[in-house]
Amino acid sequence: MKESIIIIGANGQIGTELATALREKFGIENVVTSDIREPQNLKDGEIFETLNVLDKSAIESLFQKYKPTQVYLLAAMLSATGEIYPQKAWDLNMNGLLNVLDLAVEYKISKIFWPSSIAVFGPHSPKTNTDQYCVMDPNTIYGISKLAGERLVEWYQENRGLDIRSIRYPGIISWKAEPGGGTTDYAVHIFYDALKKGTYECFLSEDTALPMLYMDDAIRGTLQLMDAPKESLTIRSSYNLTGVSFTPKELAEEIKKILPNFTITYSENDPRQAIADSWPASIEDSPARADWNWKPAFDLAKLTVDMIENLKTNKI
Ligand code: AKB
Repeated sequence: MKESIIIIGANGQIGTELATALREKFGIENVVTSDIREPQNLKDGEIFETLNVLDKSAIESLFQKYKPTQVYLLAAMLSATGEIYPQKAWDLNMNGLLNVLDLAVEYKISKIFWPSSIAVFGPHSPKTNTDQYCVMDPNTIYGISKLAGERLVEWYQENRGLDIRSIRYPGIISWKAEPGGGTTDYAVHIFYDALKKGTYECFLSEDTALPMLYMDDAIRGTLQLMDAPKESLTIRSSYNLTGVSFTPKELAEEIKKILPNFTITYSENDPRQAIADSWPASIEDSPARADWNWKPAFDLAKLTVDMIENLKTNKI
């Protein structure tokens, strides 16, 4: 069957690269990107529509126009910004999701992708090798909205017949588009500052370990999950997924192997520290490995080399 794909919130860190991958896979004419912000550069043949995910009738018009078979809903407010604008974060993250799910039922969309996050875990979740199923008491608006979203996603599958696929993304490290408003963003900013200034002031303490994933792995994993036969999926809320866990200090040491003069300092009293402290240091992702053969390809050393090479040649 010919696929027709709409990505909502396509101009962010993940959407930018997912759009490229989906265009390569399904053809440029079969992928529509949409976002509330205009894209920086649109290549020949790429289709873009301005869209506010809170405007349900605008989403409906897009569904009528393009008759999508797959929808990727990436529009969301992340953890750090969500604590500054809790009402807006809740509204965007929950009502954006509900709008898409309701219309997906009405327009019989075959498959939906919606990302959850490690933010669904909280201070009473196990800190290391955090299991798919465990105590979950998120204490950020973002995390609460993602956990509520997971419950909704499962409900819509059981009660409305949708096929929704989801991953609990850890921090995503990439060089093409910068992240914004997250707690894991330091792990991208550090590379920019290492190359531009030779030094970085980290907003998390040196020993704050967090689960991370390189973008190449994130995209590959997402496409793999979307391709997996429905019968093989044992988790219909959202899959734990991880690549590698490290602290700012460990990342800085790895960067120093390539840029020996790089230095790092640590700021104190940043509100993002409390968010990071409430999240797992590492994640257990065996259901993803068993159900759809998930296996990350990038460890800390490999992603550090790749980030520096690509930022040097393509960006900075
Ligand atoms: C954030 O830091 O808010 C995100 C996430 C882990 O979902 N990168």
